[in-house]
Amino acid sequence: MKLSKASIIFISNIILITGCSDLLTEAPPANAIFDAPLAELTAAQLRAHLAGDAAFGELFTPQTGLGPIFNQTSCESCHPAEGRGHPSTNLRRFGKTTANGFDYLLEHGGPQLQDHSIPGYPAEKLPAEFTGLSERGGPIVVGLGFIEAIPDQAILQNEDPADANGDGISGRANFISPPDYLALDINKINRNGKYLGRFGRKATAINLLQQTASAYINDIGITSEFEPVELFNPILGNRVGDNVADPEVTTETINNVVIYLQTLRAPQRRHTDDPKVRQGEQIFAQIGCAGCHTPEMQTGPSPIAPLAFQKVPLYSDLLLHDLGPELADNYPEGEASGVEWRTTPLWGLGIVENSLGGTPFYLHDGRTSDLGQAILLHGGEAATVRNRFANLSAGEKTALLAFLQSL
Ligand code: HEC
Ligand code: HEC
Ligand SMILES: [Ca+2]
Ligand SMILES: [Ca+2]
Ligand SMILES: [Ca+2]
Repeated sequence: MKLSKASIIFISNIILITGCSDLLTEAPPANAIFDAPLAELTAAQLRAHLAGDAAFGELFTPQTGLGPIFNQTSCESCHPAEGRGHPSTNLRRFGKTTANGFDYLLEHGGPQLQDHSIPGYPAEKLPAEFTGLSERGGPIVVGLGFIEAIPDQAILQNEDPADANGDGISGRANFISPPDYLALDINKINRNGKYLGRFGRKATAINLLQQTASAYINDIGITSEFEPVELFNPILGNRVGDNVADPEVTTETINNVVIYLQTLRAPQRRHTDDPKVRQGEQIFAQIGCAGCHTPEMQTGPSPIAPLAFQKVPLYSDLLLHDLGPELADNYPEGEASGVEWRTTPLWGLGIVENSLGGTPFYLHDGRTSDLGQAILLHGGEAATVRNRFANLSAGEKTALLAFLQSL
């Protein structure tokens, strides 16, 4: 068919219009977002995932049990789009070094400062006594089902507390006394009644149930079957709660949130064919970043089929390292000292800004938006490796950063 000039213009306008609306409504590419379920979930798992997704976004109010003292009103406030939290939502924990060990200043509302409150109720204030203050932003919360399914032994085999291999790097595990409600698998390694911690910035949560129940009470003031008692308010000197009967969140909801976290897909690699990215990957290994940021681990068995016996490209050993005075919070937690942090998994690093209005924030408190600076702030066990990074040529640095952005 021969088209008239007018109809060609007409057709191209339609293409333009639909092309444009496509742009407006099209979902971002799958590798640019965090929030997506694993493929191959059962119908029941997918239902729990979707219910958990809704619960993760629920904004609590005084009518639904918020507070009376709290940090933020939803999980998502600190983990926007399942990604990293903005520094304005950082939480703070505090305590004091004494001759008899570290004092979490419980009578002053320690260890966590809930600096918001519902109307008619005083918020907490930071007591003058503190010597250690740990300010922390929410990490990304995807791929955690894989991290949870890595066998204890696979993490512990990388421990080197006395630096026996002499590379200056001495990863240690954090071992945690489990709360009563945790029914731990028989295969879990037990050291004097304590179990391997792997979640949180100092690896203090043994599994995702502990992390979730603890977040509800400590971050939002929401009681559950697991954490049934409201927080202590040091200004009132009591635990007088809101007017909402406890527990404020059902066990079913907690379980759904746990399944949600377990079944969020891991971050997807990008730009893997870019020669700069490949060069950066080699430099990452050569200069020793991989000494802590272990490129890959493996899961063991899992009741969730797609999590079982999988490669986990997390870029972390999940162990604690002394990163020097610059990053120290002087706030010990479990067996982690006031200079130690769990190696942050680097997967997802290239898209953290997507859920933060375009600006990324790095390190435990989000203190820098400059990826190179985040590396230069590494000290302690990482000092030698950091110096090697600092001595790279401009081109090599660009390649390393391009690699990190591809994760
Ligand atoms: C006030 C901000 C805030 C709120 C609200 C919050 N979180 Fe977090 N989240 C954090 C911080 C900070 C950490 C690191 C905690 C630590 O170091 O102990 C964290 C850690 C986590 C982790 C561990 C991630 C990892 O890589 O180890 C999970 C899972 C998590 N949060 C889930 C939740 C859930 C579920 C909720 C809602 C019930 C929630 N969070 C509410 C700030 C928050
Ligand atoms: C001795 C262990 C160790 C070595 C070596 C090491 N890191 Fe880290 N890295 C850590 C720890 C622990 C953190 C968490 C520090 C914090 O948040 O204060 C971290 C955090 C980071 C972060 C910030 C991640 C985020 O999401 O906030 C980046 C980026 C990073 N490392 C990259 C590198 C690179 C690149 C190298 C090599 C030049 C390297 N690291 C070497 C242990 C190490
Ligand atoms: Ca409450
Ligand atoms: Ca408190
Ligand atoms: Ca209540």
